[in-house]
Amino acid sequence: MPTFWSGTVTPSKAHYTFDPNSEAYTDVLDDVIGQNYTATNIYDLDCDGSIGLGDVMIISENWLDGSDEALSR
Ligand SMILES: [Ca+2]
Repeated sequence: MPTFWSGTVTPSKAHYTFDPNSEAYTDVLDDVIGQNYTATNIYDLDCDGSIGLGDVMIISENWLDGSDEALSR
């Protein structure tokens, strides 16, 4: 990143949603990317901050229909 940098950051990571979806920066002096974003794993279904057995159980109970599509993505 150049010392002075302006632009719009749109974070993305598979299976995560971000709040905000993007944010504009002007004359960025330091590496601030990421500090203002809240990343939420869309598979953290019981919202305990991690992917664990509870989430897998919810997936298996609600979305698995005989294929493994829900878990393979
Ligand atoms: Ca969880």
